[in-house]
Amino acid sequence: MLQEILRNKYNKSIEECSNEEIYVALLEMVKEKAEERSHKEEKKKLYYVSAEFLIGKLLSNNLINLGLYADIANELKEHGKHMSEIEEIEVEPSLGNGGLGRLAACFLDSIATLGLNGDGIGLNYHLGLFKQVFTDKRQIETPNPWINENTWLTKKDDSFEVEFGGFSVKSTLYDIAVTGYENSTNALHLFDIDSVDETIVKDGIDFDKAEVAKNLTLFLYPDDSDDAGRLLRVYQQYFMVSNGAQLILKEAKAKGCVLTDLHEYAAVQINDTHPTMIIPELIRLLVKEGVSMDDAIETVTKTCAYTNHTILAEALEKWPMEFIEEVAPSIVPIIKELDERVREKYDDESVYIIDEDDRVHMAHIDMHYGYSINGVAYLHTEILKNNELNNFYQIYPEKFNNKTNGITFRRWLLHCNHELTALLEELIGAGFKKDAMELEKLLEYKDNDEVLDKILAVKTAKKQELADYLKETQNIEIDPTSIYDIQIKRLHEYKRQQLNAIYAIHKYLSIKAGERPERPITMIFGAKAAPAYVIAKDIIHLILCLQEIINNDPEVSPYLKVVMVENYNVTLAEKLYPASDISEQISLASKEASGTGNMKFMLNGAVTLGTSDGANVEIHDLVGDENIYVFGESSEDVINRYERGDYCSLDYYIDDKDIKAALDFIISDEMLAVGDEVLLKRLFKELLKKDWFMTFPDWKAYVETKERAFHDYEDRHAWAKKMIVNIAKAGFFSSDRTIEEYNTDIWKLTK
Ligand code: 26V
Repeated sequence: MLQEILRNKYNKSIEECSNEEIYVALLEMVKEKAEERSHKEEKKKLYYVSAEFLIGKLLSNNLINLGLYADIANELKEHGKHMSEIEEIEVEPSLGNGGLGRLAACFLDSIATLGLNGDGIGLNYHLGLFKQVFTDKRQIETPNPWINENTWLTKKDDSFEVEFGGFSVKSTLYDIAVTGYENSTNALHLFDIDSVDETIVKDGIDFDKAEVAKNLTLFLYPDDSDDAGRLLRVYQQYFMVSNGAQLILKEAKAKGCVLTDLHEYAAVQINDTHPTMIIPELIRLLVKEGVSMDDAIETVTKTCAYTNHTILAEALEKWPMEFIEEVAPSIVPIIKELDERVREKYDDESVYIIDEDDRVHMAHIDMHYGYSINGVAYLHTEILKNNELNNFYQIYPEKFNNKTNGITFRRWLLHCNHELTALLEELIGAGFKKDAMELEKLLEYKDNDEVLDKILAVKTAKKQELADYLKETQNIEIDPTSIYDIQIKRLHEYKRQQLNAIYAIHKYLSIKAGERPERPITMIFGAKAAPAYVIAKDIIHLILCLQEIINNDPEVSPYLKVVMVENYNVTLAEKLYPASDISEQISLASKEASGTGNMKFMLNGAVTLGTSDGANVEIHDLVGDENIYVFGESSEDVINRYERGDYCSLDYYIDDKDIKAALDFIISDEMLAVGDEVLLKRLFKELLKKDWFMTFPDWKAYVETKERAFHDYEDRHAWAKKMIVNIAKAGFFSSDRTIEEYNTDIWKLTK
């Protein structure tokens, strides 16, 4: 089939074509095939509105979903080419930051796979989130351009006028096709403006923040450390939701919607608070069309639903009213009206929309004027109900519900781990590809030595692949027979990369003192830090210093290696999960809403080493004590500690000689010889004097549990059994299950 396409397009054979030519031909073919499968419009449609869609490269995934992958890959192989070389040509779209954005991408895949009528709405950031480069063992941010002439974007005719204070812009819409697995095609709508000018970006990711018409869709999460940056975020948010609202109304009207019945035509899922202004914007547009304020509020409240993804205060957005007055003056009276109605009903100031400092609490708009509020894992939703959002839970108990996150198995198994997929198919048939719960059939083989050996062989092959890749790209040598212990996620103190890094120091010191581990250990990190998050960047510096010291120490490096991969993204994640032995999920209990990396590790046969936090709790319930390593204080312990306010990290430093030795090492001569004194001393001081995310109460339990896991790894068959149980029980975490639940409980779309 490919041969014929290339003949028609270039008049060349497969052998004669460059990888780029093949990529372009496949891209065009996939776009056409995806278009052919667009499904008929049902009456009601879901709009998933999100500032991020971390979609990853699309070629292979689309080929899998269209049922073409095997044929194309085989044809390439027969002609001396390999699919992975063609994949290399594609540039990963840089439209997301972390879990929230990747979740949105998995959800779009599942919505299309289940044949549901639902599209994504977001922005077309030209330079994406920054690209991470390591220079002098520090993170440097550079632009991450991803749009070139061979793009998945298709320009559409829709265009809307968005009125800001004092000026207006006209939008351009680009669509990316979302192919469902052996099902229909939906769309990801990305709005943009033509006047964006990439040349205004000067040094790194700096640019003139004042010129909105030129910078509006340049970057995802532009630096918000000054007012101009914060204002720009509000401009982006309003631009996104105004376009979204106009598109929603246009589509509903085209289907004959009477505007007071909008909720029968549209469900709007608000992904965290970034799209919150869609509520007042929809109300504004309905009122403009003659709907009464009461009716507009009522139907919009029945249309919008809110997902909360974090309990961290810093992420719960509160915009100064003056920002909204400047950016979107026409929704200010609506927001004031919404606030007035709350004040009339409730005395409790903590549920008001506008606070005494004239700041607008975005989540409060969502909760009063949406019909559903959901957390993203069982524990997280319980904490929302009982602690963080308890005041709202008291008012609206019926709105609260849990939707434990999930991941798409098309990308995180079928695409990224062909070897494991093939083995599973050989053992339990292909049914798991459509119904992830069928993975449970694997349990039947957990005592079968031959199968255990096969599972281990797949893991070894993927570990070798990663070793080859790291050698080629970062010139780092790692040993595939060592234990790959991996922590990959955004850098944040609550995720406690620092705890893992301090363990690396501890291990280094003990190897120096003559205590060798039973088997070499490779500690792998991948993380981007927000550009203005100083401590997070100091932690990256610490890890990169350790990488240099440890890997170059001939006494230690045969037993311990530390690797920090550069510019961790979806493409790298696809290489790391299949190669992992141990999945580090060590957040401070109560702080990680769910985690989704934990699910990807599990599905690829890694065993979790984690705290009782987020979805780790549900993983634990599913696999049982034998097949997970859980340690540390409970979320209740941690919440109580915060309430008491009596945590003192210095006490741990004084009382525990291992903590003292490891922390002192951060500012030792050896470290200062390779690292920056200012950064290392600042981090040392932070850990000793503040340590807001409590690194040390779990230290002892962490070390003991990790050592136990390393020891257990030596019984290879016992370990392989744990791998099998993890894979077999991963079915629950398919995003198909999550989306079924969203649909049954919240969206109620017909199939
Ligand atoms: C926060 C910030 C703070 C600084 C810079 C930019 C920025 C952008 C977004 C956010 C909100 C982050 C919310 C988030 O990603 N939450 C994650 O959502 C995942 C999917 O539900 C969940 O698995 C993770 O536990 C949660 O941290």
